[in-house]
Amino acid sequence: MLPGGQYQNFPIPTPNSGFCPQKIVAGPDGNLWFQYGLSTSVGRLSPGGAYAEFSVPSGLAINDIAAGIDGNLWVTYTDFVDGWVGRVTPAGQVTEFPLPAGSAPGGITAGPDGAMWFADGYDVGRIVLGPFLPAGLSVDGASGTGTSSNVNGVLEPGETVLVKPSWSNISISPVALTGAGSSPTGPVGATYALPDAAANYGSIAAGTTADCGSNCYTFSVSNPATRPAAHWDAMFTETPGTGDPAKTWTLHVGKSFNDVAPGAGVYRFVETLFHNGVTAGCGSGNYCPGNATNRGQMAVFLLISREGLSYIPPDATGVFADVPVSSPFAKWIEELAFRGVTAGCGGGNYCPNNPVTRAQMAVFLLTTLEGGLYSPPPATGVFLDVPASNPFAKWIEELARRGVTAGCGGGNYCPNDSVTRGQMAVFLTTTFGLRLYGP
Ligand SMILES: [Ca+2]
Ligand SMILES: [Ca+2]
Repeated sequence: MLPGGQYQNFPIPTPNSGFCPQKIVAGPDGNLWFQYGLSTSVGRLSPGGAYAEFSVPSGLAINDIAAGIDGNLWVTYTDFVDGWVGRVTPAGQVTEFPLPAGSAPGGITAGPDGAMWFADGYDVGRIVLGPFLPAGLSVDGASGTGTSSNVNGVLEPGETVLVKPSWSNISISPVALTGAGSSPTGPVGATYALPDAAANYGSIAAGTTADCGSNCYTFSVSNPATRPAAHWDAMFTETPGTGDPAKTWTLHVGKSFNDVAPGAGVYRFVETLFHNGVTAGCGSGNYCPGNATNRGQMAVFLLISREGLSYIPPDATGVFADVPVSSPFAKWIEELAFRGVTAGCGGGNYCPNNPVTRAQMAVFLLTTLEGGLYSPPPATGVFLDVPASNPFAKWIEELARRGVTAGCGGGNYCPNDSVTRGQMAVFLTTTFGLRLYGP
């Protein structure tokens, strides 16, 4: 049911289990997760309808599922002789924890102490999580011993860069952390290495996050004549010395577009948009940063930024007179209208081919992020060319308050200018908090 009381139906494809979903929980990853009755499968459904299913290796039936504060899902299961608790990462990797003989684990929940508690026959069991969770990643943000790079916050082909992960201690005591790097890899056609494969975080206080300070990793990638992939990600594995699960860090390799050089002001934003699958560029290895963005394209950009790469809206039904159901943009535009982000351009039309103005962009961004009922505080008159009486003023000023834009220079915002694709990269990346590197 929606806030207005409207019912929507999401059929769940069940390719493997053939069983009915029973319990449903909100996952830490923003998806819905299901336990299936009499099955060893769990299901994952995105709010946009993308479905996947994962199985635990042992047992005959999963009894319960719950979200952990470690960002994973936890399940209990048995074969009616032995019992297990399983950890399922949002990507579907399963680790199982066998319980003592005769266990029959049932209901599971995250306790007030952050541990996972579960009913187990006449007993109660507890699994303490952590202590460490991967929290963040800085790549080429500083120079270090043995590095050779332009220190622009992005790994480019041919560079050896400082790689600085950070981890959170979710336990109630300080714990010392070291990390061991291994398996530098990436698509065939380039070489990858970890010249410095050891990190030391020192002691991390309870409930805090820290990076590896002065003892981090260095990573290098070669500069082949041909990129092994248009969207090129390298990676390496970091294994914490504490026994916490290893983390595979993904290292996007930049210089993706011929027409956006690593020194350009919008460079890191464009790379971030590309890495998140929001756009593939304009063809022939270019991004066309100076081109205008039209309202049809904008609908796709907004919703993928908000919902992620796998998002697909429901089929179009024909809401706007100038956007037939056959238009590839129709379902995206209609989803924006359904969410209250836009009512079109008047007269029952949406004007999909019109360029998006900077004023419209402010409303699009904030309502897509916050929902159709959102309204910013009243305007005070921040920009010379956007008086407080302008209906767009409060939206534009809220965008400035959030640090998304500082205007177009000289104290102005240029509300009637078209949004270029370069500017769009900055707007989307900043508004939706898109990451180039991180967990
Ligand atoms: Ca760099
Ligand atoms: Ca080191």
